[in-house]
Amino acid sequence: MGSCGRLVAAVAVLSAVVGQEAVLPEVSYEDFRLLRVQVADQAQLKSVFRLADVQEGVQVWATHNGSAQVDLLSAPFAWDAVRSGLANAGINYFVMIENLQDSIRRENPPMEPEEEEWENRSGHRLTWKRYHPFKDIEGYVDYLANTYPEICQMEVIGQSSEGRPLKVLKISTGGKKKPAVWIDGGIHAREWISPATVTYLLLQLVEFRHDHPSLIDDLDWYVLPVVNPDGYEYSHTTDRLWRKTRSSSADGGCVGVDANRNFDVHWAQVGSSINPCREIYAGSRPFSEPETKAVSDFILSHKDEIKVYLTMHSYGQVWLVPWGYKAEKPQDYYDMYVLAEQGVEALERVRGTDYLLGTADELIYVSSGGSDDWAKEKAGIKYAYTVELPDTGRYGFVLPASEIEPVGQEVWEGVKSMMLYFVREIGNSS
Ligand code: 0X9
Ligand code: ZN
Repeated sequence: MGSCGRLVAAVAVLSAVVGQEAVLPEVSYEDFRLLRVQVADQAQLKSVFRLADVQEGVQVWATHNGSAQVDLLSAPFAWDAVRSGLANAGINYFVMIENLQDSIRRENPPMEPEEEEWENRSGHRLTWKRYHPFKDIEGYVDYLANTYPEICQMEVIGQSSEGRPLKVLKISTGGKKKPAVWIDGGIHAREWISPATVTYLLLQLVEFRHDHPSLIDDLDWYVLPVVNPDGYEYSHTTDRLWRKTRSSSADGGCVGVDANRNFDVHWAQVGSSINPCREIYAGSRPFSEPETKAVSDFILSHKDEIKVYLTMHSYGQVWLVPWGYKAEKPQDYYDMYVLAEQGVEALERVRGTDYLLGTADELIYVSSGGSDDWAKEKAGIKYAYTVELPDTGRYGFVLPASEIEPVGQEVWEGVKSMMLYFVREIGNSS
C-alpha cells in the first residue's frame, strides 16, 4: 500500500531495449530488497511504521493478517539503517525479494514476433500474456464497442489530468430495467494485475457471453478497466512503483494524489495524509482529481441501477467488506459478507488460491476516502467491495505476467458465481 516512507530510487539510463518494444522503466530498483517483517505487538508495529516514515528509501508495501506481518521495501542505501532499526526493536524478518529490479526485468517479457503479428490480426492488441500499455487497453474497449454494438456501448465519462479518456464499457442486452454491476481497476497505478484482470472479465462477459447467457440477460455491467491511466502509463514508462495520479500540486512540488484517499467519504481522516509528497496523499480537497470526480459523477447518475460495486486492487488476496475507514461494521455487514462469500468460495475452488474475507481493519489497515466506502455510504450501493488480487508477497506488485490468465480465470469464476447468486437470491429486492 505504500502508506509510509519516501522512496528515492536511483534514476538509471534505460537498461534493456534488445531490439524489441519492451522498454524498462527509467527508475531503477537495483538491489532494493523486499522484507517480510514479523510484528509481535503494537510497539513493534509502531517502530516499523516509524522507520518507514523517517528513513529515506524505506516503504511499506502491504500489511497482512491485521498487521502481524508487514512487507517493507528497502533501498540499498537504507539497508544498514533498516537492519539495525529492526534489530534494536527486536523485530524478526526475512528477505522475500533480494533484488527488486530482477523481478521487474522478469515480470513482463517482450512478446515473440508471432504474437505481435497475431495481435494486429485480432483487431486489438490485448493478449492476457503480458501487461499492456494503456492505449492497448483503451483499444480493447473500443474494439468491443465496435465489434459487438448490440450489447456494448462505450461512454467517455471524463478525462485524466493528462487528458487520457476514461472509457466505461456498458454491457447490456437491453429490455427491462435490470440490476447493474460496476467494476473498476487501476485506481492504483502500480497494481498492474488489476486492469489485466478487469479486461479478462470483459473478455468473458462479451466474447464468451454464450457460455453464461444469464449474466448479461439478467444484469447490466459498467466496466472501467483503468481509473488512473496517467499513473498506469507512468508506471510503465518511468517508475514501476508509482501509485498515485499524475496531477501537479498547487505549490508545484510533489506530483500525484492517492485516488483511493480522494473520494468524498470521511476524507483525510484516517490512514491518509495531507502532505503532497506522501504516497497516501488525499489531495487538496475531496474529488480534486478529475478521475475520481468522473467516476463518482457517473456512479451517482446511475445509483438507482448499480447494486454491486467492485474495485480491483493488489496485492494480498483479501476480499474487503466495508467499512474501510473504521473497525465497526455496517448493520447490513452480514448481507455483504454472504454475497462476497459466494465469490470467494468459487474463486478458491479453481486452483486453491486462498483469500481472506473481512474488513480492512481485520485484514490490513484502516484508511478513509476510499471508493468502496464512498460507493456504499454516499452512492447508497449496498454491496461494495475492494478485492486485493494476488499475490501474498512473493512478487507483490511485480507479479509475473504468466499469472494474468490464471488470476483472470479464478476471479472470473468468483465474480460469475457471486452475480449468479445475486440474480437468484437478491435481485431487485436490494
Ligand atoms: O490502501 C488502499 O487503498 C487499499 N489497499 S492497496 O494496497 N491496494 O493500496 C485498500 C483499500 C480498502 N478500502 C478502504 N480502506 N476504504
Ligand atoms: Zn490499491
